[in-house]
Amino acid sequence: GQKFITCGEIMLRLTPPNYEKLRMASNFEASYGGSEANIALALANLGVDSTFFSVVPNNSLGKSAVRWLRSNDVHCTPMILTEPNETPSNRLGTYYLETGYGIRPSKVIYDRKHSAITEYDFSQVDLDALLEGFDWLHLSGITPALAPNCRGLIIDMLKVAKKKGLTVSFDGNFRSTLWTWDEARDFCTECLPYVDVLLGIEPYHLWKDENDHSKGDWKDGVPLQPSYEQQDEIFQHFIERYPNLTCIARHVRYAHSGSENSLKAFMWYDGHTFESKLFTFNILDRVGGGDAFASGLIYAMLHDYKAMDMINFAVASSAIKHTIHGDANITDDVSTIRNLMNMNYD
Ligand code: KDG
Repeated sequence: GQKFITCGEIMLRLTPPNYEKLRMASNFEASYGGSEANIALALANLGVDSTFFSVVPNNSLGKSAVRWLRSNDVHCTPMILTEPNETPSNRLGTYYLETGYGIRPSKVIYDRKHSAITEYDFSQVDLDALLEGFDWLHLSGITPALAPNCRGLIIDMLKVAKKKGLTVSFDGNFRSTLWTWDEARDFCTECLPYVDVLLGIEPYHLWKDENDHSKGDWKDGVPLQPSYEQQDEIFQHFIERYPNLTCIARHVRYAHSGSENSLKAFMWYDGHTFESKLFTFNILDRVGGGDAFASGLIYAMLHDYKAMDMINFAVASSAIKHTIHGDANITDDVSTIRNLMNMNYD
């Protein structure tokens, strides 16, 4: 089988039970999250040989995070466990999630500044050796938003991965609480020449015209979705500019009344635009939906699914995640997603 590796921050997630608001909580459920870790976990649960690289403190919190990954069959051999002299604050990033209910949206509070990964000197890491033997590298726009050392690590990993011939997927994953859109856009644009599969960022908003003016529609400094009619033009523009891009995919969630939502996705692949089925479901925990979409797409590509099956598997994977507690798409096996993907909703 093919070997997958990803790198990012894993955090302790603290959630009040039973949809309670943070201000009311007297208990927190502890779990672990982080976009790239979620993907490593989802793929391992589907039977892919999956590895997660990160930096965590060598204390009970860091070790528990590693144990959670290992208990889900994620390989953590390259994991760096740091002592206080290596990363002065030596802490595990934490985030608080107030789970939304129906019309009440979820709320996230990060407590992740100066976490171990943001203070580690990555020049000590031999990336060539780290990526040896892997077929696929996945990275996201969250890690480079954390600190300059992480930004350097991500761009270096991309370059080494390309040189070694790995397939590279990149999820833009814009987090407005970590950096500005301008910073995110410039960084993502720098990454594009090394990326095969682009996810989670609207290419339209990376697009600057000849006069260096950004395209795309904006509201309050955050990019808005382009119309469906614009998709083809957008994809064409990017494929011409970055011939290395073999797949661009984005998924869109439509909120209905209460907690009912629908998902569908658009994908540019092999010269064509594909539109997935529409999946409708009730939300139990929406965190990690985008990661489940990414892991579904990566799984389908690793297993040579046909284009329509790729995109439907990815959306079905995201839909089922919305019904599962926690950040990661912990499914029992591939048939869970395949059965859903083959159901007729339209
Ligand atoms: O995609 C889910 C992530 O948002 C969650 O796991 C936390 O990684 C996280 C982040 O930085 O927001």
